[in-house]
Amino acid sequence: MKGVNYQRLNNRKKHFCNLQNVKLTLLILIPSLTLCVLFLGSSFSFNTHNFDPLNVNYTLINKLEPPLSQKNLIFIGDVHGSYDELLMLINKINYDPLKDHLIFVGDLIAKGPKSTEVVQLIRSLGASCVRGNHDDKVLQFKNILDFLDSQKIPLDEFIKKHDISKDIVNSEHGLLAKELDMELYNFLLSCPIILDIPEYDLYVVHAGLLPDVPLFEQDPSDIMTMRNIMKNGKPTSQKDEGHAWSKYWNAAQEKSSSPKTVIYGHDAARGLKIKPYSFGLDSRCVHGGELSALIWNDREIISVKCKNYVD
Ligand SMILES: [Mn+2]
Repeated sequence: MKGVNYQRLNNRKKHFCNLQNVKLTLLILIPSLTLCVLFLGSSFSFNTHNFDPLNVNYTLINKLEPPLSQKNLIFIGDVHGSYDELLMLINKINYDPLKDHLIFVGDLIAKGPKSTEVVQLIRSLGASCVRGNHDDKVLQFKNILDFLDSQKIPLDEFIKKHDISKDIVNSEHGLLAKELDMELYNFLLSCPIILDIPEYDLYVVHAGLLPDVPLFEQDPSDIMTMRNIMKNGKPTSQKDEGHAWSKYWNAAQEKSSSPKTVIYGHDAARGLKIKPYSFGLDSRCVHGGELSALIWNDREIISVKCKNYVD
């Protein structure tokens, strides 16, 4: 009887050992399989369902460093496709590619007549830039068109699914997106939201910055659109709510031990706006105003008259 019992015990032990092996194998297999499925699933869905073509890539901050930052820096306001005026301005400032470096405050395109020519010229001059709200709209549209093209999805189907107005296809930004070739698209895409120039404690943005929020925590869309800061401390693109963001920025820098100056555009209504720690360069060129350049070393403004392309 004992022998039988022992045998049973041994069998049970064997059985137990086998069970442990199976459990161990499962313990290793299940997580690995789950990981595999998750990985395959995510790479699959990235190409199809989860990919959000409405979210175009951006670089939040780029640094302008030597030797470029040691050149004579010249900042230029919102061009908005005013190609002829840009050529005139480049001529008027006696631009010398060996000595000068041009930096654009965004909104290179839209509204004016020759957007693609402007991007082509700025790219060929090796200039720096930041992204404006109009540049961003066109980049988003181009991103959608390329995505649909690569996935063979008809535009109509996409518009329906995402509840986008059909007008956008034939909007100015939609048409510009179709005009942009990959080279120009990639150039516009490379313009960061913030250009940091440590050499002079300068930030270049299209619209504005909040004085009390670290750069990495600020919303790129606000940086490209803000005009004012409201009573609750939030930024707004509205002209009649709160006060100019630059007012708060300057007040904060005056108290700071390491003040920073912002060079920006976007606010055509306020026009050329020079304060100790902020330089607003949108002088309404595309509305028949002027296109302005700021020669940083001399703090000198040079402008040319523009045709009215919009009103
Ligand atoms: Mn703008």
